[in-house]
Amino acid sequence: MADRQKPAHRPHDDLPEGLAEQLASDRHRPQYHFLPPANWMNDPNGPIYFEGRYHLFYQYHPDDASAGTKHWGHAASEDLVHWDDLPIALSPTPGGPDADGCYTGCAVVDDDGLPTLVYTGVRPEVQCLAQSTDGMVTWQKHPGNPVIGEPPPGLEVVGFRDPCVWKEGETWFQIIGSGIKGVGGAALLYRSADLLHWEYMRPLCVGEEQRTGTMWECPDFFELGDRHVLLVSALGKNLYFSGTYSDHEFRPEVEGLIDFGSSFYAGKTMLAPDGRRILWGWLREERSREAQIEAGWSGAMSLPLVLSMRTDGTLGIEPAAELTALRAEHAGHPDLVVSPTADLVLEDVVGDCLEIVAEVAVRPGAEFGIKVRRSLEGEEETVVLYDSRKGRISLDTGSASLDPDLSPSAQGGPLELAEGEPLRLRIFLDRSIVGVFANGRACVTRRMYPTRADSLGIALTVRGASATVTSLDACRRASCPT
Ligand code: DQQ
Repeated sequence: MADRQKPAHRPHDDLPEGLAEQLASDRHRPQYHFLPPANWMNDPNGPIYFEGRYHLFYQYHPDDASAGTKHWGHAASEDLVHWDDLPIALSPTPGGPDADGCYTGCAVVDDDGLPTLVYTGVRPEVQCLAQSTDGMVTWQKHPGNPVIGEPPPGLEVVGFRDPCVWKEGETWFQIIGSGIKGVGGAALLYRSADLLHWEYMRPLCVGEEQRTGTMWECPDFFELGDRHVLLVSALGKNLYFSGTYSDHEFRPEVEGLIDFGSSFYAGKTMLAPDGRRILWGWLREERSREAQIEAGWSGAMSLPLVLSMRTDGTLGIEPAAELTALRAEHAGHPDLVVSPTADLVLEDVVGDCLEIVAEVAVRPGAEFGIKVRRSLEGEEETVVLYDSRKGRISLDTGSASLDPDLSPSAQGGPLELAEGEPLRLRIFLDRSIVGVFANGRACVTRRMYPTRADSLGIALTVRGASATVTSLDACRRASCPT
């Protein structure tokens, strides 16, 4: 391997003058979701567990908070909660196949035990390799890059990027995110004996343009329970397909959305040492480009989420158990009855970095909601709503902020509760992030930017019939700055 990468480390104490103070006093900057020290971040890249640590890479623009030329930022953690910022792993090489950006990809450990990054260089979109011989501190790009220099001949493609690599027996496989013109998004399957020489096989899966988009970004493919799962990012959402995989053919049977909100994108998974399949996603901003640049940072990483396969082929999704480490003081409320006549304000639960765990008996036909980041008179509030008639969980940012430049909306998706099954909510507030996890099988994540200093309250609300909150526990979450 040649072309040793110069570590371009930009820790907090190396930020432009005044930026560290500006970020520290920013009311919207998340405190316990993973973030780079400053500037622009988008997709998670190559998450991997290696020699006792979880490594997380991410699309990074080190100069400012605009979506400029992409590098790979890098951080590592022993517990998925506390992260060490590491030197930038990949920077574009002038004159090289990644001169215009090191785009999304994955990490594997090669046959000699060396950590290996497989990523897309642009423009044109080609696939490249880099390895580390010093335990993932510095990375050397392969002198033969690109290892895949063009899309398969004879295929008219829309995009050719974001490789996902895995091994079966002695053979390496790779899918590349693409689309077949006039047909739809596609994951193109390759095989190799050495990670360097790749032979195109066939599309692993092809979608339908109208329904699942023209181009599939960031494909991720893995075994989960008794099925296989293909994640793709398209139409602004993170879609999944679950189905059977045999003879190198994937037959999708069930499809769904990872997260019902439009902030979560470009999901990528890794295997934890205990076998859990952990998902990361980019939480996009929902405010203007100008506001992001002025803030000096943009984008946050989702919490680490554990995926599971349910018997019907849909995915289960829950925040990783490790996250309880940041729970601080808490207030408990057993047996609250909420009536349609007035919202119930929880006077002792106040804050913008909270975790709320609630179990609620919602009567058939009724709606139950938790208002978060609510100002004293309700001028600003974001509403987590379960509608039992529609069997739907949603997050409404319609009144989240008095800032006229924002475009608020309600976003949600299906959550059918079985007869007698309580609504089980876990809500994470982290400044401008609100993440709702319901009954282990639905999630909605949004960004919100309240303007008022008093938008810190919580209230319970119902429509149609009263509801009993059999338990509600809210705790402050300690900050965990990176
Ligand atoms: N972002 C990357 C691409 C990918 C897109 C570039 C998805 O590789 O397709 O930053 O957000």
